Amino acid sequence: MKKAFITGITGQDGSYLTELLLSKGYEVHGMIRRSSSFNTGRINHIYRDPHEEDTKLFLHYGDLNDASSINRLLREVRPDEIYNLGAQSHVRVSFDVPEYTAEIDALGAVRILEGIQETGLDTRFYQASSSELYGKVVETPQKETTPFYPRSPYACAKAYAFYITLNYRESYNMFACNGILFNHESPRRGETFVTRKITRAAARIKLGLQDRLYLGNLDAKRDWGFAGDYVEAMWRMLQADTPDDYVVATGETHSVREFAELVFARLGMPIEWQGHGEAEKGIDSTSGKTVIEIDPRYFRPAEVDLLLGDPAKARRELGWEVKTSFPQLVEMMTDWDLKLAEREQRAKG
Ligand code: NDP
Ligand code: GDR
Repeated sequence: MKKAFITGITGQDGSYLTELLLSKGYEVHGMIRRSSSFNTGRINHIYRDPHEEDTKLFLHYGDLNDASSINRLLREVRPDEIYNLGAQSHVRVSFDVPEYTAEIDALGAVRILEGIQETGLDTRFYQASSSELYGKVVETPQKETTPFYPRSPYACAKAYAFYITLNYRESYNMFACNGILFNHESPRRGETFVTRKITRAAARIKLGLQDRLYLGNLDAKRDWGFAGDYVEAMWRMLQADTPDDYVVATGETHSVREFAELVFARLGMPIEWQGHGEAEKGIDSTSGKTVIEIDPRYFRPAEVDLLLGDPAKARRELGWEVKTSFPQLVEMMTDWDLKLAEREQRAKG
């Protein structure tokens, strides 16, 4: 039985990856952070109390800023595969906490790589690299050979993690891979990322639980896929004959505005777009349409305008394919958030 060790197991990708690995018969060990409230909501449905039943999923306290906890877990678990998914993953927030973001997203990776070296483990390593590395548009579609141009503290930290992963592969012949994943979403996406923010707000507005939605840059374009499809690519990278770096994307791009239009259309709600402060100027809606207002608070000091990936290498060398289309993703997320909003409404009585 293979053993996997996952950082970021409580996140969106960690939960889908855990499901995938358990379905393949792996024993899965996840590192979780101490938190004052429960942070295991995304994996509760697969977690079994080890006191009560046989389980193949084990959770351990640790932190990417604590090398001693990482080294101890590597020694105890001795994993065959490590997936480093843990991160301060919010691009906008990285401008507010740049040093912390570097501490976790950049140095966290080298702490694990060095831990592997020190313990002499023969383990395969996956680094969660990001399309944010491409940042300012140099060429499209973006592929493995496209130069990086990071545009945020988050992307700068991920650039370090990308290169240190490559460096340990070349220096120590380590089986270490970078998955350069473009945006991927799901009903488990964090509520402050734009897709989930939109689907959640649209559903809540429909049921009268919220009255409007504030967004930032509507013209940003992203290559959005489904997280459940993307964790399959992570696993395939670590099953290959040789370690390498791969772009994982759909090859389609859509704007934030387009995403919102599809979501509201699915719920049968016409949109009225308002610029910043227009409501206060008395141009408020009397049209019965849902108001989406621009709030510059959500603009970024430097924006990534256009992401569009070319997944040809992953398709060719890993046999990886996109299974979920963009409209299917929108439907899946919207329908899920409508169910949650209905539950919230019932709970309110
Ligand atoms: P999430 O934000 O949903 O999950 C992040 C995970 O990292 C959570 O489990 C979080 O724990 C954990 N974490 C945060 N800080 C620390 C820390 N100091 N020590 C240990 N763990 C920590 O991210 P996703 O699942 O969406 O993304 C997974 C990875 O892939 C991230 O590295 C992200 O940067 C990267 N990525 C994501 C893409 C996407 O579109 N989703 C695209 C490309 C890359 P807690 O639950 O306690 O907060
Ligand atoms: P991103 O995702 O920055 O691409 O990073 P996010 O959903 O936060 O933003 C996508 C685009 O939408 C614009 N936008 C808004 N974004 C947020 N969060 N909130 C808003 O109100 C809003 N309005 C417009 C943004 O400006 C941006 O252009 C995600 C994360 O998962 C990273 O960890 C990952 O590496 C990359 O995707 C690939």
